[in-house]
Amino acid sequence: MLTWPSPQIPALPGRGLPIRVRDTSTGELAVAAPGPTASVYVCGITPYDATHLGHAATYVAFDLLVRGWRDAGLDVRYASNVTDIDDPLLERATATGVEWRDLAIEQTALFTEDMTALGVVPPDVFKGAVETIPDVVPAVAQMLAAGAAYRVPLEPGAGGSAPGLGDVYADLSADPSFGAVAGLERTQMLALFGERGGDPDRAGKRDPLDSLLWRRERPGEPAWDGGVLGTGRPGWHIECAVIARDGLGLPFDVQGGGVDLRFPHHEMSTSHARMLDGGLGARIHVHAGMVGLHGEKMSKSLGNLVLISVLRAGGEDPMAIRLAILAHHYASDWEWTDADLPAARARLDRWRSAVSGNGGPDAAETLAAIRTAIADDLDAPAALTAVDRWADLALAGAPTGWDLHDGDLEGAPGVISRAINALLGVRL
Ligand code: 5CA
Ligand code: ZN
Repeated sequence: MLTWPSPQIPALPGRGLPIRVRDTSTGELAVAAPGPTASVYVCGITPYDATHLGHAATYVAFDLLVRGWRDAGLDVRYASNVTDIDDPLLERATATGVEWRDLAIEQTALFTEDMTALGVVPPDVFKGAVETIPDVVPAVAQMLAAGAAYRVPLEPGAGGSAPGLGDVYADLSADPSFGAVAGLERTQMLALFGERGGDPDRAGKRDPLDSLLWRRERPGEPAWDGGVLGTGRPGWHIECAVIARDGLGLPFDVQGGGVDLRFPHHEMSTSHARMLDGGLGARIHVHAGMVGLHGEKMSKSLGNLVLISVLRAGGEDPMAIRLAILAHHYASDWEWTDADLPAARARLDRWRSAVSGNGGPDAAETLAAIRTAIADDLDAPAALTAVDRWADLALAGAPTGWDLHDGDLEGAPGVISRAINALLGVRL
C-alpha cells in the first residue's frame, strides 16, 4: 500500500532524551525503546468514515514518539496497517450501496491526505489486510499444525467448493500468557469481546473467547485463495500480528493504538504473535485516550464525528487542528468542543508572530523544556506551555538570544521554530 510523503524534519542542536511512556499492561512508566533501534506498530484505520479527530489524535500521539525517538538518535522503524477487509467495512458498503473496494480505496486516500496535512511522519511499513493474505495463510496453517488453532464446522451453504473445511479459531489454551496485555477478569473480557467484534456465542468453539483467524467463504462475501485453509478471508487480530511480525520482527518495542483496542484486539494479536514465534509480541503497550463529542466516544458506528477532511475543506489550517490535539495529553480521554479550534488558532498566530521577529530569549532552555516534556510520557501540553512562555517573552520584546551549534550562530526564533517543527510537528 502506498504511504504518504514524509514531512521534512529540521535538525536541532543537541540530542533528545530517552523517552518514557506509560505501559498500559503494567500501569508503570517505562523506557519506550532501550535503543539503538526503536520499533513501533500502530493499529491503522478501518477505511470508512475516516479520518475523524479521534483517529487523528491517536496518530499524532504516536507521531510524537517517532519524532522524539529520532531526536534521541534512535534508528526508528514504524509499521501500520489498513483493515481494508473486515465485517464493519462490508456492512457499511452494503448499507450505502457502494462497492467495498471503492469505499476502502477512497477512504484510505482521504486518510493519507489528512495525515500529510497534519504533518504525521509516515510508517516505513504500511500494509493492507488484503495484500497481507498471502502471509496470513501460512501463519494460520502454522498455528493449526502446532495445535494452537482448530477448525469450527460451517453452517449449510458456506464454504464454497470446500464446505468441509471450517472456519479457523485460535485456541487460547495454547497460550499460558493470555490476559497479560489488558489484565482483565474473565467476565470483563467476555463482555468486551462481544461488544468489540468478537463472537463469544459462536457454536463449536472450545472457549467463547477464542478468536477467528480465518473466515471461510460465505455467499455474497469476498473470498481469497487460502490454500489448505480453503477460500476465505483473514480475521482481524491475525492481520496485525502478521504485519507487525513481518514488518518489525518479534519482539518489537511498542504496540500502540487507541485504548478501545486494548481488549480484545491487542490482547489477541499479541497472543497470536506469541503463538507464531514462541516468544513475545510487543515489549510495551501504549494506548491513547478516547476523544469524545457530545458526551460519547467519537465513533464511526455512532456517527458523532468531526472529520479532518471536512475541517480542511472548510479552510481550517491543519496546523491549528494539530495544535488543538496537542493541547490534550494523549493518554487521557477528552471531549472535542467548539472552543478547541479558536484557542489553537490564537496560539498558532501568537507563535507565528513571536518567531517572525528578531527577538526572544535564548532558545536553549525552551528546547530543553520541550525535550523533557516529550520524554515524560509524551507530555505535549507541557511542551506547548514551554513554547508559550518563550513566545510571551519574545513578544514582550526580550533581547535576542543566540545559539551556537556546529560552529554556526543561530538566532533564538530560528531554533524555536525548528524545535516546534521537528518535535511537535507544527510548521509555523
Ligand atoms: N483497523 C482497526 C485497528 S487494526 C481500527 O480500530 N480501526 S479504526 O478506524 O476503528 O481506528 C483507527 C485508530 O483510531 C485505532 O488506533 C483506534 O484505537 C483509534 N480511535 C478510534 N476512535 C477513536 C477515538 N474516538 N479517540 C481516539 N482514538 C480513536
Ligand atoms: Zn490492529
